[in-house]
Amino acid sequence: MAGGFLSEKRVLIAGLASQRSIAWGIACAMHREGARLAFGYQGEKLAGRAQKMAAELDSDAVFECDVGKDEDIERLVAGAREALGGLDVLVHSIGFAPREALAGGFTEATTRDAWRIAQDISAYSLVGLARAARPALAENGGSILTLSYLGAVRALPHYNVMGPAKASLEAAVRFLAQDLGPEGIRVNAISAGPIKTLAAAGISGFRRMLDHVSRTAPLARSVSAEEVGDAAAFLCSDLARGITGETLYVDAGYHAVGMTLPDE
Ligand code: NAD
Ligand code: 0WE
Repeated sequence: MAGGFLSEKRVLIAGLASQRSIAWGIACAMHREGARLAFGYQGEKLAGRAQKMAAELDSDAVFECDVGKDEDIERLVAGAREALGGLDVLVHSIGFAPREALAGGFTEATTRDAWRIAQDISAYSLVGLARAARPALAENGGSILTLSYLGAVRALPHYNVMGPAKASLEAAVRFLAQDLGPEGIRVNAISAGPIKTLAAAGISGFRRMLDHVSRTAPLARSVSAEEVGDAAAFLCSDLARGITGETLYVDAGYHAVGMTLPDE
């Protein structure tokens, strides 16, 4: 859409796994607003599906990238930059901890190895991608967006080691915003409410968490990847040119509530 509020913006989205991915909701919204897209995905097996999804949004710029590897990060950013002829926006929609660490109580489940992996893949990877993309983003002023969750700032059942990893991610957003602001690069996070994606599949009690949110949140419902996508498109656009270092909640208001009473 030529007249969209992201018209001709060159966007790299890392973290596309399926049509349920928050990354896909963001890609659809940004495409609708006129952006040109490139994608990063993890694992050879996903290549075909990623190419097919990208093609639906008029993109053939699709690159394999395990953010646990420095050389993959470099290759992804270089590939996207070359395919798009520059880069204006970087979206980081990646999180991972070993599955065993996301069940049971925090104290017993949180091993040194789970901590290291969660911090590396979920938080450090934003800094690594930002460093690789910095020269391209600084050319015309750019923006970086990542995805967080309420576990960064509140204790929650089973989210466990991902809580400290998201706390670290949100702190990294503030430090990156300060460091890159003078180059005209903005850095923000969206803290999304629970959404049934692959990363939520098999999490015991996830259905009950969604039901709890629908009963408790001010909007009395959960949120969709499309709603996160619309907020993401705004935050990465010039409409949000005064916003950096921020974590924006897209959670139907759940984070704002301290107590609710069950219906009588
Ligand atoms: P998803 O499974 O669709 O996306 C997660 C992505 O992380 C996948 O594409 C996966 O390939 C990628 N990933 C994991 N390890 C990687 C690695 N080593 N290298 C490269 N990529 C890797 O699930 P999602 O829910 O769309 O998650 C996207 C982001 O949104 C994550 O940061 C997640 O923490 C966050 N988030 C999700 C929810 C939710 O309820 N679904 C809520 C708030 C925030
Ligand atoms: O950030 C997330 C997903 C985090 C996640 C999920 C998995 C499942 C598969 C990180 N690593 C893995 N590793 C796997 O092997 N969310 C916000 C979604 C989510 O995950 C939860 C939640 C919610 C909400 C885990 C426990 C409790 C709640």
